[in-house]
Amino acid sequence: MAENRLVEPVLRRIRFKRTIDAMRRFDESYVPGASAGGQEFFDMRSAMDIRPTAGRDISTKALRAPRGGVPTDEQALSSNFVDFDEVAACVSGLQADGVYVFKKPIPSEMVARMRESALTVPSSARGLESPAQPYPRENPLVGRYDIDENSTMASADMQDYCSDPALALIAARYLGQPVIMDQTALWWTTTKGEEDASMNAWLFHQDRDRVSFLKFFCYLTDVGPDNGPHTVVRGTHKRVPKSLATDGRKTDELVREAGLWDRVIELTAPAGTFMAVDTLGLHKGQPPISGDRCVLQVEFATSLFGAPVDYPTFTPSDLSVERSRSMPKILQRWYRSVTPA
Ligand SMILES: O=C(O)CCC(=O)C(=O)O
Repeated sequence: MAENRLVEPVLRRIRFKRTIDAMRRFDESYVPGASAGGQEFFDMRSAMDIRPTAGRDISTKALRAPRGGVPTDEQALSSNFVDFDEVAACVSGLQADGVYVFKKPIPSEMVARMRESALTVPSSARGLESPAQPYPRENPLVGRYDIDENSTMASADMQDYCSDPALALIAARYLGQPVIMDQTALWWTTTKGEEDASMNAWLFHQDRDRVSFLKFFCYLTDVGPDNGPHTVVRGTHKRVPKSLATDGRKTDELVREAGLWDRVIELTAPAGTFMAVDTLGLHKGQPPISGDRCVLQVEFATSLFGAPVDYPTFTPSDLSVERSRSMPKILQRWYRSVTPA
């Protein structure tokens, strides 16, 4: 044990350096369709034990010619969701607290269409081997149902949200580097499966999806205190006590013992509310006590290095085609669905 305490910090430093080299090699040789996982991913996760922002430092050091893009102000002004004036406010909010809730929710007709799509497309019951089927809202069997990216993108409204230029601009400004829309997720959480708290992300954790990334969550159902609100520990995107710094799930007890309970924020809000969250900070979902909750998430990262990459196939809306062509670097994962102009 004592030996580990001495050796681990040294190993983490070695993995930090190795991750910079591996990331540089990946980005220099990357072609669309490529993926990265395995050992680089392990090294990266371990290096991020040093401090939450270690990944950002790796990204800055590794990327000589970033593969992502930065939307112009004019592109960001065309957002269907974000008022341009909020871009700067969101970046400052993230810097200070690690979380920012946008002032104006997504229009209710649009949210209703998105929710309907999330009820219609196939979903996978987390922890069961059963074939994907539409979320069984009346009789859920497990705590979480995940919808894959191809099915998420069946909704033109979700395509719109996930390719939003203002969200991409916020991510690029906050991360300080050009970005790629690297992942989307759509899921339902239910009152079942409290025993699967770890698998359902109902215990505090820090994301280490890639080295440098930012997530935007949107509620597609009303989320009150009983519906499993997304929950964050304000400020832990910058610093976490040593007792919580390692990769993996952390109990409420540990967060309390670290003296952080007064910084815990439960994000209750009506359907259509969306928020930027730096999930390098401690966060979790909560198991719903009643009803259920549907969340759509989009992530922007500085590189596709470090974890497997999906290249979704779907029928693009006219807006998606236009955006893919005007922001080809940011939306490069869509290349199988949108042919270049
Ligand atoms: O469901 C939530 O609110 C959080 C989910 C999460 O943190 C995760 O999937 O890693």
